This record gives sequence, C-alpha cells and structure tokens, in this order.
Amino acid sequence: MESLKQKFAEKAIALYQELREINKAHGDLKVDEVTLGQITGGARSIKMMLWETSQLDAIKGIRFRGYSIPELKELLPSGPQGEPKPEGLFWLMLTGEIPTAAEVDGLTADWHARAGVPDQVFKTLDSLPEDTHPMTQFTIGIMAMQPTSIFERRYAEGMPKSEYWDAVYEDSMNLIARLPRVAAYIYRRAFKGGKHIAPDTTLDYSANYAHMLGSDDEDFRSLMRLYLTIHADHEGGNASAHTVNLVGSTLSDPYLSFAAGMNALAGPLHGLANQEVIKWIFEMIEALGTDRPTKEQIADYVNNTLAEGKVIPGYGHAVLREPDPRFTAQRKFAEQYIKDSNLITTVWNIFDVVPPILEGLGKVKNPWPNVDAHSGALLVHYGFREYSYYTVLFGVSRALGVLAAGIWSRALGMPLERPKSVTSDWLKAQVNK
Ligand code: NMX
Ligand code: MLT
Repeated sequence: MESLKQKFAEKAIALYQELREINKAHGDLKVDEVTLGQITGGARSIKMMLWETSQLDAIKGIRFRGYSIPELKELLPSGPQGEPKPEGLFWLMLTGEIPTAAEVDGLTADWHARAGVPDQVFKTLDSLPEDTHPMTQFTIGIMAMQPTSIFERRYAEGMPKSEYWDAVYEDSMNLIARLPRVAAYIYRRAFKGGKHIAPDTTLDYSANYAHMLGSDDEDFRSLMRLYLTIHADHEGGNASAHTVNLVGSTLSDPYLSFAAGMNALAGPLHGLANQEVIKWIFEMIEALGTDRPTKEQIADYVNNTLAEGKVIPGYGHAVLREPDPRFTAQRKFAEQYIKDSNLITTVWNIFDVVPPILEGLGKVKNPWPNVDAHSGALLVHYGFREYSYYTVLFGVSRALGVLAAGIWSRALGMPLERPKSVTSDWLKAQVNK
C-alpha cells in the first residue's frame, strides 16, 4: 500500500510543475479587483492566497476538496455509529482522494506511533497557574514542543528548498499526533484536579482524545469524530488559517506557525465564540430564571444584548450568507442522538428568534448561525460544561486543515507572504484624483 507521504509527493510534484507553467504563461492575468471599501473593511473577499484543502462558498458553505459535509459523512471511513473519522479528512485534504478504511487505520496507527509528548511540555504546563485560560495553555504547550522541530533542525543543517515540504510533513504529523494528549492534559489539570488519563492506542484519534478527556461514551466518541471533522478547515482566509499561512511563509516551523494561528483562534470574533455562545446562554437562563425560555423571552434577551452594544455570539459570518452547514450537521447529530434536552431546544429556539432581529438592524450581512452556535450545547449534554475549554477542541481540529495546507504551501514553493498596505493619505489621494 502506498504511504500517505508517497501519495502526497506524487500529487504535489505534478501540481508544482503545472503551477509553474501556468504562472509563466498567465502570471499577468487579472483575476480580481480591490475596492477602497475592501481596504478599510477587513480585506473581505480579496483573492490573495492558494489553499488546496478546502474552499468556502457564501451560500453552500464549506467544501473539502469539493465534498460537502453530508457527502463526507457518506464517503469517509467512519466509526461504528457512522460519523466520519477526521483521519480520513486529513488524507483527503492532502491527496484529494477518499481513503480506504485500511488507509485510515494506517494513519491512526502512524499518529499513535508519533504521539509521545516530551516531559518538558507537561512540566511547562504544570508551571502555569491552573486558572490560566486553556487557550493560553494550549499555545504554550505547542510552543513547548517546538524544540523538537525537524524543520528547524534540518534548515540549520542546510536542507535544500526541495525538501522543505518533507520536513514540514514530519513536524505536522508529529504535532497532530501529540495534540490530543496535550489538549487533554490541559483539560484534566484545569478541571479534574490533575488526574490524568493515559492514552489508549486501540482507539481511533477522536475516541482516544475523548478517552483522555474522561469519556468512553460511544455517542460522545461519535460527536468527537464529527466535531473534529467539521471544524478542521474553512479555506485559507479565516483568521487562524491565514495566520498559520503567513507565519509559515517566513519558514517558521509548523510549531511556531500553528501556535500563532491558535492565538488568532482565541479571539471572541473567531474560535472563542464557541465559549461565548454557551456563556451567553447560561447567563440568559440565569437572568430569566428558567432553563427553557420561551421564544418571546429569548427575543427580549437578544434585544437587551444588542442594546448593550454587544454582538450575538454564534451568529453572523464574514463570508457565509446562509446557515452554516456545520451548524446543520450538529443539529442533525442532536436530532439523531439526543432526546429532549432543554439546552438544545433553547439553541434551536434561538435559531428561530435571532435571524429576523439581526436582519432588522439593517447592517448585519449574515443573520444566520455559524458553527459556534451549536457546538457548546452538545458538549454540555455529554458532561463537558467547562466552556473556557471549548476553543481548545476547535484548535485540535483546526490543526488538521491548517497543517495539511502548510505542507501543500511548502511543496508548491509558496514564497514569503507580503501584501501591500496604504496610508489614509494615499486613500484620500485616490478619491480626489
Ligand atoms: N450580532 C450583532 N451584530 C453583528 C453580528 C452579531 N452576531 N454580526 C455582525 N454584526 C454587526 C457587526 O458588528 C457590524 O457592526 P458595525 O457596523 O456597527 O461595526 C455589522 O453588523 C456588519 O458586520 P458584518 O459585515 O455583517 O460582519 P463581519 O464580516 O464584519 O463580522 C463576524 C463577522 C463573525 C465577526 C460577526 O458576524 C460577529 O461578530 N459575530 C459574532 C461572533 C461570532 O459568532 N464569531 C464566530 C465566527 C465563526 N468562527 O468560529 O470563527
Ligand atoms: C472558521 O471556521 O474559520 C470560521 O467560520 C471563520 C471564517 O471562516 O472566517
């Protein structure tokens, strides 16, 4: 059986040649225009990077190598209850091919073999105050693994450019393999009195992570498979992916670039929104004195939040203009696995209430829920109430997409990323031309 690395190399070498020729023949082809509003408006929609692993459509949502989430659920090798294994998605993102069950099992085994975490990482984490935010612990844990970077060592030894992708591949595989252990360690030290649980190498990537967090529930394992699959990638322009891409383009190794991306994910307008959603719902339940608020009560609470000048977490998106298919996938999961939960019913009632209110503001471009609107309620259902941890789960999943994309970037010889900035005087001069 051809290894993942061999398969990737074949595809990448062919695409590298093809892109060189396309660039030579058509490098001057105009593919986009930039408006003044895009410069002052967060660079929305400006096409400025290659990202092989997934592409986002404003209406249809995310496609991983052309496949929608329902298609991935159909096609990727899955766990016993039918939820796709993220190992399969990683394979797909690197090769463009749906792997066989044997290939996915091989990747699970490879990651188990690479999963040893240096003791120094645990010592570093143990030196932090226990109430350090889990995302801060996560980036520190990633940074504490950086001294093991193969890319850094080989670069210092004079590795030629043609080998960059190989070293990035090795670092990325090691990092992905180690992340669940580090992430579970953070959870157990922050919330379970430091009673750690050893990995179980008979389990797949998601079930083993669930196990180390403290759950061997079959439904929770299924949730983790789905969760780690759907959060993995959202094309290259989102803040965490773009950060990993930017930092990686300086030839910082995957530990450095992934840690940088996780610092972007830790912001409340990005990945931290999953913590903010459940915090906001818990506060609403507390304020209203009921754990099953009516739609009228929810509407009042939403209006109060907006009147206080805050955003409704879990709603809106910089690209999407329809409900996020990742929200829909989680809703379907809840419909299938969870019967009569007040919290999940509340999430669905919020879905009925919030969009018309946001639309009524007349400025929100997308009133629909994003991925973060649903994930917390599912985690609470399975006993994970410590919402400050939720973005770490997002981060473990995001590693799969951004690190796969990082391997592609080095294989395709992508240069240092360096877009142009302008001053307000320059902008004014354009207006007055
Ligand atoms: N609640 C209240 N106001 C909102 C919301 C919302 N959920 N979404 C957008 N707006 C406001 C936004 O603040 C802006 O107001 P102003 O002009 O006064 O500054 C206006 O609507 C226009 O913003 P948009 O162009 O619609 O949104 P933008 O692309 O700038 O931002 C988000 C996208 C996702 C940052 C924004 O929708 C938001 O803040 N949502 C809540 C936080 C959230 O759920 N983030 C998670 C995103 C997914 N992820 O995991 O990364
Ligand atoms: C993501 O998954 O990265 C978020 O939905 C944000 C984005 O795509 O901009």
